[in-house]
Amino acid sequence: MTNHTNPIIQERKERVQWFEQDRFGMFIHWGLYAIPARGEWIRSTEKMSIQQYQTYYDEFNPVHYNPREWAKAAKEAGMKYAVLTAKHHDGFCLFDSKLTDYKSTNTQAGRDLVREFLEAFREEGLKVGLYYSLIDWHHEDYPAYGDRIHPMRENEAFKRDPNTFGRYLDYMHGQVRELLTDYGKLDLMWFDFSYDEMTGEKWRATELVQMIRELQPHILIDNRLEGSGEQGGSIYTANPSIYSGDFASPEQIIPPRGLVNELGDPIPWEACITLNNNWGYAAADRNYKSATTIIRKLVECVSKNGNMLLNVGPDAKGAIPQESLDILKEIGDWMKKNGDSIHGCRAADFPKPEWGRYTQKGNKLYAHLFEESIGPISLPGLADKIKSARLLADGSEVFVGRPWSAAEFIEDAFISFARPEHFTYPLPDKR
Ligand code: FHN
Repeated sequence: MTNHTNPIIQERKERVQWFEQDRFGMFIHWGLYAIPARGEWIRSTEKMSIQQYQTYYDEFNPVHYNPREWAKAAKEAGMKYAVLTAKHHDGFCLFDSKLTDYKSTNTQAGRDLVREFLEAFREEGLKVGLYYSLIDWHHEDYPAYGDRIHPMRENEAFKRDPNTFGRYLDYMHGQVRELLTDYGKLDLMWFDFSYDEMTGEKWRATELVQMIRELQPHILIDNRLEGSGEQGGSIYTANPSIYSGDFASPEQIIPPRGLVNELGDPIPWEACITLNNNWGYAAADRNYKSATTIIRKLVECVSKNGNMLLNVGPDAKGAIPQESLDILKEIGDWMKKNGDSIHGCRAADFPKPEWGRYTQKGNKLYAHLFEESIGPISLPGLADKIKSARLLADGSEVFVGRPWSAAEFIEDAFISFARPEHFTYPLPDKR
């Protein structure tokens, strides 16, 4: 049952239509932390002082930065949108903000990296979004300021003079205004992250979202202004707050099939996934996931009405690591043949089969076989509803279960094998 009376839910349904079609995007974590190359939390985890971290600011000069190459790699991989960190927790701005000197245009690079990213990805036909960190370890009015880094919850300074935090919020809101005013049409704002008492109105989230909706009413917002950003926040309730977000962003947690709100309405959601074990560039982290693993997770997301935002962490020179490019290329090869079973698809109207997963688009059912089937592939409860089946990769006829009969419900069942070259299945005797 869909609650048409709640305007927030209704407006969300309108806004997310492209998001639920595109299904697959590129996440890009990039900034000063690419120089130490030990991940984006390095300043905190190694308790670097502002002076120690300043070394990286002074050095930063990504001479190989060519976002058009990034955009082509994303497009070739079958990705339809991309989200770049405009500012991560270290407070360094990859854009020419008038509200701070701590920005890429003041480094040796002298470039507005965000502007170049947006222009390049738009030219390749992808939708564009920006990640913006609510947390800021550099800003003097953010309580972590000074030589030691404390998450808000531990920092005594914040408890002493919470009023200074109000000045930080003015800065934060001001930068969001800059991004939504000076950089053209954005499709998505990706805020990160709320925790403990730092959620909702502690960020002045109502005021922030009202401003965002005035400047770019179509734009999607994630749900990390509220709750923990995993499964938290009022997006799952029948009465979501104005800042509950347009989609849920559980981190590397694939929620149960058909993540729904209290009304039983599917919630738009997006799993963000790293290729190795780090968001920011980590030179020593060679623990890359295989293309097969990523493809299976992408199928799982779509089979549960979700999206995947797959992360790359470019290095200090501005290049996406070759290992990442190789995986994206392999994913793209699969997507070129099987992308119809991802783009525009949703959870199927049928229960998950034991050998893999379904995705569905209109009256086409896509069967993704993850396990080799012994004997004819069975589609429990479906065999008599399917009119015809084809291998998506090459259009060849597939005999599944019993002989096909005309189906009043599904005219053509296209079969997409997640990794056809890995499967050999005995064809039943020809009729
Ligand atoms: O702390 C960040 C982390 O660095 C990264 O940006 C991820 C991406 O989802 N979000 C936060 C951790 O949840």
